[in-house]
Amino acid sequence: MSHDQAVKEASAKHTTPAELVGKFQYGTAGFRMKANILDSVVYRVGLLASLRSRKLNGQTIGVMITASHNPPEDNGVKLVDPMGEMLEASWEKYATQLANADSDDHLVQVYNDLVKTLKVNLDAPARVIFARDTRASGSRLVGCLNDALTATNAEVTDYKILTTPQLHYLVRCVNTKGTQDEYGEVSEKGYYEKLAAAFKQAMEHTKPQGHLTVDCANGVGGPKLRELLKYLPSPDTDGGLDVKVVNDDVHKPESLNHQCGADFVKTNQRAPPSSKAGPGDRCCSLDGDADRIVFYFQDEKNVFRLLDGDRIATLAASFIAELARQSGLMEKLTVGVVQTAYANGASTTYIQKNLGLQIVCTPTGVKHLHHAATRFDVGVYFEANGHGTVVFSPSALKAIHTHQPQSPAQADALTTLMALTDLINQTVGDALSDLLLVEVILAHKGFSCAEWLQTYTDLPNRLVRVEVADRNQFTTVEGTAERQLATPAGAQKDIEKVVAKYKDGRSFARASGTEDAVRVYAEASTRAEAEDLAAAVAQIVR
Ligand code: NG1
Ligand code: ZN
Repeated sequence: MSHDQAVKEASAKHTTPAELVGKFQYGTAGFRMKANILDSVVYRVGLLASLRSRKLNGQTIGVMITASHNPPEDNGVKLVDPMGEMLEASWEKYATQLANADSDDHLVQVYNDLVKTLKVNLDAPARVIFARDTRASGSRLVGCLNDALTATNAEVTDYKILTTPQLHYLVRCVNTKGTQDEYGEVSEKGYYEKLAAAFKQAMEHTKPQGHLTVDCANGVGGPKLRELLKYLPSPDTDGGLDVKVVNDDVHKPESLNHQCGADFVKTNQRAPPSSKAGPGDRCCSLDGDADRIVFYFQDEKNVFRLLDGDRIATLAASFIAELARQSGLMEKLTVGVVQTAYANGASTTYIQKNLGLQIVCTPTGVKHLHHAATRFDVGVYFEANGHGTVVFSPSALKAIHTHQPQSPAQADALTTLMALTDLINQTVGDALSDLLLVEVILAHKGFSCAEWLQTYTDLPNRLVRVEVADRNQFTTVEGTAERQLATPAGAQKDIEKVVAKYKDGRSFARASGTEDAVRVYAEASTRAEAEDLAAAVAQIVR
């Protein structure tokens, strides 16, 4: 059977509901929607995975089937590029084109057009690895994906159930195997071993205080965390972590992300209702595919306190800068932090004034942050929602690994810094890796959650979602990281006039990339003023 024929015949098994044609769009999170309408989309993403691998001369591409923090009935699919990064932005439109083809014949035509325009050599090998989260629809969607990979003669490895960052890790490992930049052993076990060895090294002279309760959103993070714990020192030994795993039921699909998980905690600004933690107890929540994490605790007055992505970023940046200084590497390593406009202004001031580090502000969306972070020697980035990581440039890694410490104190700091380069997942935000990172830092600093929170005081802020007739009317000025509106005409001037009336006032409006709405963010010196300012700006955009 010819290639075209195989693609067409398999496509016939996965038809697109006519009313959906033209509506699919590959966005920040790939494709994400109700699982029952995803079959054809996953099939077509499989076709693109093969094309991308062939275009890159047989480098391995990853496909992850997950809908992260979305409800259990949703699912999604996204591609992972060879170094474990998200799919190159210029290819997102090809995914969209394939998904929206309105018949099997049309699909074959779009596919062949891509082969031609992208100059893909169909004789090159295609290599694809894939995994899924714990959703009930996952195995059916894997079937759709496999049909595409079979039709296009790809070499495949099914890694079954994994967290999203584990798949990113594996993709990078496969593609760097046998090279100078070998990232790790190409197996799930290799992932745990790498993290565990790095954790042990980083905790050599210290131990964690108290215990940590981890809410796993009833998703894939639960079983994977339990697995990881088997590789870590036990709580009774030095450096051992005392972890209580909760919300790790993956056998009741309807419980996924329900009243628990990082998104629930961040959005509702409260602990999962099932939480039994007492005052001061250190808690954290993962999201449904374990690429986000937020920490929290109840203070002595039983008030819920969130330690979100901004807090993880400041904690990590301060620790890494400290280690760079202590090891005598400060001149060789520029540590920078990447934030979005939603980062609390107090965190920005703290990073610049107290830590003396550089900051870059990018548009919303992890791909922008990640990209900007790679321009620093050590780039720390986290979205407020808890997705983030730290990336070390090749020259930073070289400096760290070749540095000759001049004293035992320098040697200790250097060892810890070296351990962090392995502990931190360099490919993408990883809740399990970030969890260990935070535990290492808190142990080294001897910080409780309350002390972590005290490093600076957040400015009161308010985020509101405003329904508008057409969000596409709201565009931002290039280069302002979405902090200034270009259109509608006059809106930005009006916003600035209102903002000027508030002490420490800051506000901006932008169209959401994931919902049909405009988001208004406001900060001011008091809670009431922040609310007031947000309402006034919402009135302008409405
Ligand atoms: P949008 O809808 O574009 O504001 C939201 C989050 C982002 C990011 C994406 C993708 C806010 C204000 N925005 O983007 O941080 O996580 O979803 O999930 O939280
Ligand atoms: Zn996620």
